[in-house]
Amino acid sequence: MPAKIISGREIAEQVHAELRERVAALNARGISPHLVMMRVGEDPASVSYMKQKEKSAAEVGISSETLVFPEETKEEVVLAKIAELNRDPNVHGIIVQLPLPRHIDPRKVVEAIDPLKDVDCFHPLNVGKLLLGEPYLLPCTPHGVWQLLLRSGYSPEGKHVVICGRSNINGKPLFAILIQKKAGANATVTVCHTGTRNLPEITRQADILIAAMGSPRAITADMVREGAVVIDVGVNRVPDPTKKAGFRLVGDTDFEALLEKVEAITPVPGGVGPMTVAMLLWNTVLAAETQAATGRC
Ligand code: L34
Repeated sequence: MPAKIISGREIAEQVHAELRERVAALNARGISPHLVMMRVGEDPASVSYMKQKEKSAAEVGISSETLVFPEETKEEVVLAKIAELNRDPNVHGIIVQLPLPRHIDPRKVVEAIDPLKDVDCFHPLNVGKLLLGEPYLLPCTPHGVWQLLLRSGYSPEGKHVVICGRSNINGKPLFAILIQKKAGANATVTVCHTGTRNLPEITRQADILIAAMGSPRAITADMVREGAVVIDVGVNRVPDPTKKAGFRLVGDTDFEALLEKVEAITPVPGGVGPMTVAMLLWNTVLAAETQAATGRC
């Protein structure tokens, strides 16, 4: 039987509907959640992702603004803008879209953001809180993966989850989320990376396999167990002359081949991508609620 396709678009819509209610409750208290997004330069993928974020924010009633700086903007200018936004009580969430031009240090930028307003959850303080098992916000893509699993009926509880990829924004925080001692988490997690030997032997042991290494179609059918659940975090642009844009998006799995073998799988596009956006809005609402309640994270 062909696999069930887990629709990130549909699940993101569910999340949006829940967030609309929380935004309405904030509005009733005179608070309107506001997200500021910054980009330096015109990386085409970043432009596209940020449009998606603006559109979805408007759908749930979050006001957002995107500040675009020219490619050659100096690091100090970006840091000064962040400092100004940190002080502005009407701004609840701040993100700086990555990648940044080479002359800007992403670590300095991330560390300049007030942890209370760090809706990407990239600041070391927020990453540390997550690892200690007392998170404030959760990082958007890993949180999106978790919500996809929970809301499609594949709780990671007690399962063997194999993550391929150890990046600071995907693999590592996903590991921290799924090993939490709490309902809906409690998974046994193996993290594979470029130093892993016998990768297929390990991926075949996964009840839930998460592909987050950024290599187009790298997970092939021989690497998955029959009946596994597969979440594809990859968004790779590959050249395709038949498309108007000249490229198409593919994930980190050989999707069509896996369909014949697995229990369920997420598509690209329409899988994890829309969930990343939904979780950014989730964090913006939570940040606004937290700032209204205590002013502390
Ligand atoms: N600071 N930088 C910061 N925060 C982030 O959370 C991101 N990321 C990643 C890149 N840099 C970042 C994103 O926003 C990746 N990412 C992202 C966001 C949205 C989508 C994909 C990646 C998305 O909406 N994907 C759609 C297709 C979009 C398209 O056609 O270009 C999908 O259906 O997968």
